[in-house]
Amino acid sequence: MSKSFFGVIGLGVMGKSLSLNIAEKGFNISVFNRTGFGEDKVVSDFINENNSFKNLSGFTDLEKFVTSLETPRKILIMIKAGNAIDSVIEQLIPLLSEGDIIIDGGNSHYLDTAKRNTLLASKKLHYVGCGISGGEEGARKGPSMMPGGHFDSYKYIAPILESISAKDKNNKPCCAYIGPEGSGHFVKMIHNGIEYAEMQLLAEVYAMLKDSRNNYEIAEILSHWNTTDLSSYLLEITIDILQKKDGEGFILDKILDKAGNKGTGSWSSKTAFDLGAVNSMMSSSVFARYISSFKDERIALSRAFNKKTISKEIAHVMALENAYRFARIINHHQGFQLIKLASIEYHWNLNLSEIARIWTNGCIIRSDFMEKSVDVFKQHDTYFDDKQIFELLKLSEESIKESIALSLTNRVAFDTFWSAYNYWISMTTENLPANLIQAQRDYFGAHTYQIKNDSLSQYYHTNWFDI
Ligand code: NBP
Repeated sequence: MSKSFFGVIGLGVMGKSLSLNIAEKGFNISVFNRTGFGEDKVVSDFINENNSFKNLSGFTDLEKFVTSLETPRKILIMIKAGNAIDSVIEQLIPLLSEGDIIIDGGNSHYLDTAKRNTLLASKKLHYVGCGISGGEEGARKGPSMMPGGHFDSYKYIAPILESISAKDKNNKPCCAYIGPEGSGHFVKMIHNGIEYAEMQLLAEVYAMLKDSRNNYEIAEILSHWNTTDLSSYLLEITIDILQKKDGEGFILDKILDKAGNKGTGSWSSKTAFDLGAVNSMMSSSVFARYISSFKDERIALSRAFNKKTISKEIAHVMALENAYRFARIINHHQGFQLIKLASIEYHWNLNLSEIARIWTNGCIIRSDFMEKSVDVFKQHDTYFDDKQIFELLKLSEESIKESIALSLTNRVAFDTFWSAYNYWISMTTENLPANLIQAQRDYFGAHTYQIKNDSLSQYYHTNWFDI
């Protein structure tokens, strides 16, 4: 058989789906999975189950896998992020030749990707850190892809990545060169951070509605929202989830309320701290998952608290809809601001409009608002500079206040909405109480402070102990 154009290492959920997607597009492809971990038949089973693809070859010997590839070799690693990636790279290096390209398609941390980039460049090998979103179905039918690294490296793999990716409304690939170093994985990490907050907002909407409505009624409300500018993939799947029955009951009602996570949300939050950016909504949604995981403590404390809930007020749906619209804009704003700050800090020169465009299809946060964002970022580098969006936020104030007030009355945790509103209040307030913080810092630590309207922007210190 002729040599393969492309290789995939790791036949987990994503590796299998991407390999089939690649094979379907007509590329000759070799796949490899490790053996000896109770997974010895992964490769043979995969090849047998997909024997209709004659352009698919399976390997359990890494050297034979590498030899099966035409040069320059293009190898996608699709395995668990972390040390496993370093270990696979170490095994690959002696088998590769100058100019070969390794692509890490997993959710690696962008700083790890930057280090691997430098290491492989020193060995004259290309390295591309490529964020991939869309889950199993996206990988199979067309994901959104965020490749970062040297542009020269991207050129070799652009035809295949752009062919297997989702397509936007103009039939352009939802795959574009993001920027150097770990920028592709950075952008994917922030995608996931936005996703965390989008999911939590929907969970909080559900919490607000579920005391007074059944799942079908909530699905009906959300279905209406989905016919408006609020339409999104996550809203769509939430409507499906709400209505899914298992025998007599709803599956949703049987699911234990402990949310898991794989770390990209907390990485986004930590990164915001490191860059001096604000991502209070992503952080709130990460904390909401953590709080949910303390189920035993929550059971014990709710019993100790034992406060019979006062009669609940019915949520005003229109206000909640406007509040949800408001909070989603702030969430996207915080996410894109984080990308913008990283771009400045690392000199990545990222294109926000292009990032929004490759998120309009194939990925989990695709939505009508993402479509709108493509145009917003062609003209501005923040949503707040878009007059129409700014007016909409202003007009939504009463609704978000009403929804927050109701969350207090009904004792519903509504933290992500609160974070959105608090951010908005602070950002639209000329004088914050940070003057007191500065005075306190100067009092105990002589950290100095600046004076209002001082054209020289000098720093002053007061001897606070002088009476
Ligand atoms: P899975 O858990 O389904 O598969 C993991 C793969 O990694 C398996 O092939 C496994 O081999 C292999 N592997 C492991 Br674990 N440790 C290894 C090691 N030390 N050396 C070699 N291979 C090793 O993961 P997945 O859901 O396919 O995700 C793969 C990557 O894609 C992850 O970084 C994930 O975060 C990312 N991602 C996942 C999704 C999603 O929706 N699932 C979406 C976007 C990105 P084995 O078969 O022998 O255990």
